[in-house]
Amino acid sequence: MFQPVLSGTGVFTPSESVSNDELVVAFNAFVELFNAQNADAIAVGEIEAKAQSSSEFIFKASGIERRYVMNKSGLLDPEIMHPSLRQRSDDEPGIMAEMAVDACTKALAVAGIDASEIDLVICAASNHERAYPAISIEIQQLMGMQGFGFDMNVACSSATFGIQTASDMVRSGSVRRAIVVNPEICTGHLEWRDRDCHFIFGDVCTATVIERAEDAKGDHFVIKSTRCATQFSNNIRNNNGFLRRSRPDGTKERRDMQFMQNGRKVFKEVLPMVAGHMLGHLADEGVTADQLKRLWLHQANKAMNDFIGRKVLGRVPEAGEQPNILQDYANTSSAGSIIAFSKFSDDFGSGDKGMICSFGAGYSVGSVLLERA
Ligand code: CO8
Repeated sequence: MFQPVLSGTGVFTPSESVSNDELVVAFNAFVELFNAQNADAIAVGEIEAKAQSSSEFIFKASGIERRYVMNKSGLLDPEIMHPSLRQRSDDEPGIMAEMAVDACTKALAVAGIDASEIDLVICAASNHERAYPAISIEIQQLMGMQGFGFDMNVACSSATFGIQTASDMVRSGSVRRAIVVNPEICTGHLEWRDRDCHFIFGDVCTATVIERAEDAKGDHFVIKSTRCATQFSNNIRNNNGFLRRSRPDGTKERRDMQFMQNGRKVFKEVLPMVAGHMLGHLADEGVTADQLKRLWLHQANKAMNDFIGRKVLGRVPEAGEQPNILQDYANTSSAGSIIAFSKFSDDFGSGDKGMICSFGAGYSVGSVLLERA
């Protein structure tokens, strides 16, 4: 058996970002257009008039101030309201692979290793731009990595579930060096015409290098243990899929072909599940909360993270103990906790411990207990 360590992370951040104010101006223009175009049906009660959004609500309900996106013009155009991405030929890199190359290059530089030393690529994300060939294999080829790759999807917990998978394979010796990549184009499956959720997501890609302790060339974190749990729920759901055209109403525009959630229920049900999961993981490892220097939590909602921080630490977290990045990135699904780790882990000294924790659709929750070597 080999001791797996986390030796590098990298973050690809898109060049365009959208503030709450810009988003709300576009959304409200869409609402005015929609209500004018459907004035007669609204007047006779056949269609419900759409209500306007507000920046104040978005910040108060979520803590989000802006989000990075792969395309801004499409989702801010009231006549389009989704990202407009360039058509690529099959002979050029796909957009997820392109994002992944940037994040992987940064993560490998931090770990101080060459792409050719990687022998496992896991592309773990909430959605994949095509069914096959696997995105991970395209990343492997573009980067010049060895071994094999496969894709996996556990929604917001994809990164931590991917880290557990890679760590276990490194531990057993079936691979030597792995990279877990999370290209999240959440703007592609968000419904930008729904005011309940139009502000929630952004785009990003993260990458994490996992290797044997004996191979690590620079500063690294020992992966003490990982824990994953799932519990089925329909409260976060997207019904789009490969059987769509085979269904009687498959070609119709349907709301459930994009991200849907019952946000209040998610809040109520996921919070106790996450706090219990983290506390159980720590207890089994004989680690007390006051031995943790930091929590790197999934980045969905500030109030949610405040609650989890309080529950796990048993007190209000001090500044820096539970850093948020969601104010700048919004919810980036599985990448959120890895962005937080990547930006807020350089100050760790030997023996300092921290926990990464993701949670979301499924429901799913994944935690990774780390100790700086
Ligand atoms: N502007 C103004 N008012 C609004 C708006 C708006 N944009 N939206 C809603 N309101 C109104 C509502 O109509 C409601 O009015 P009323 O009280 O009169 O009925 C009032 O404001 C309150 O609405 P909510 O109850 O919906 O508001 P909340 O306080 O619950 O906040 C949140 C909404 C922010 C969505 C919150 O519920 C939340 O964050 N919940 C947890 C969500 C979460 O963590 N989800 C995880 C999902 S992510 C995941 O697992 C990955 C999925 C795969 C990725 C998908 C990529 C797209």
